[in-house]
Amino acid sequence: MQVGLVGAEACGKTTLFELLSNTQGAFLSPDSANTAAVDVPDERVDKLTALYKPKKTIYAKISFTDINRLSSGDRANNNKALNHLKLMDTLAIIINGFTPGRTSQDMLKDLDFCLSEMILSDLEQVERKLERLKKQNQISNLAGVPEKEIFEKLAATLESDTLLSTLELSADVRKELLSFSFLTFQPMFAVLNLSEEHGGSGPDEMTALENALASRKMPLVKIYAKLEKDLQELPPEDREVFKSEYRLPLNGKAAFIQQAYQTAGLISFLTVGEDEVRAWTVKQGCPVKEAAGVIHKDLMNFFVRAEVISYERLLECGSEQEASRRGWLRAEKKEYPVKDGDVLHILSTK
Ligand SMILES: Nc1nc2c(ncn2[C@@H]2O[C@H](COP(=O)(O)OP(=O)(O)OP(=O)(O)O)[C@@H](O)[C@H]2O)c(=O)[nH]1
Ligand SMILES: [Mg+2]
Repeated sequence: MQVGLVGAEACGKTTLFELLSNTQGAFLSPDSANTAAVDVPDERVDKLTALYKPKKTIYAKISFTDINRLSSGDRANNNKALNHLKLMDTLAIIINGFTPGRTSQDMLKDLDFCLSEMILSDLEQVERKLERLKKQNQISNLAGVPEKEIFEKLAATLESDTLLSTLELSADVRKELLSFSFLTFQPMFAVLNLSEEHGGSGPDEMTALENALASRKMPLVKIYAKLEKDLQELPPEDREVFKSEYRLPLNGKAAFIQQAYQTAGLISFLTVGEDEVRAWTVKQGCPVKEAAGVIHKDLMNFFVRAEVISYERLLECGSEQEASRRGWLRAEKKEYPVKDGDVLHILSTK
């Protein structure tokens, strides 16, 4: 799972990147980006590890990409920076809510600035494609539809300041367009970065911002990035005192990761055994046969059936043998859509 961080100048991207990845963010130029991967903290994996005492525990991985600042009027450099965010599972738009006196209008202006930069980037790409199509003699198709027709529709959408993700497209065309890696085709959520002193700019401003985001169908996560990073850097024994001093919900990192999964439409399933307890990431609704292929191609190619139990039920009965005795272990066929927290055991002929 890959998450890209984007935002207006000095909104706290690098601070958030450091919090999320537990690394130092380096100074960035438009040509470079910082990417770091970490284990996804998962209580289910911890509890199953305690139960199975496996030789290895493997958490799902999440990576974060921090890019250089976007500046108004600097299209060339903004494009270079945004190019690093073309193949993410989801984008997080960070909004500065920590500078004193910021109004919801200021915050929305920042959000719109980021969205506009991405829209312009996509539009330039679409226009280049339309130019090429114009020069062609014959008509080319994409999923059975003339390409010119599709790209003109994309251009019209972007010109009306609208994200490509909102466009109604057939599943086939949508699939074909994925290879163009348009920025605004990616799912997005907003992150409001708050400070301990200001907590944004008052409750009314927050409500106005939340309403405006809701009308754009953009989920919002609130985070105290700097404070939470300070907390993370403290020795464990000092953390409780710090938390009680601030009395703020300093669980932004977990909330961020959860929202990233939700926005990207991804879920985790689990595998257990004496050798390994492991979390895997797949698309929501993924058929179990495809999920088996994420573990190993042979498990997909020689798939027979899956034995499935939810994490909660497995924990409740303590072992697969007991689950089987109670009739809680279900046999599922290849089409079964995997649910978040399913524990899977794949049976194959190889
Ligand atoms: N008070 C407060 N300050 C913050 C917070 N987050 C970031 N800052 C400060 O804001 C400044 C910019 O933070 P960065 O994390 O570098 O922001 P950025 O978005 O990466 O900046 P650019 O990459 O230059 O656009 C730094 O001085 C941070 O210490 C926060 O949550 N609260
Ligand atoms: Mg930065």
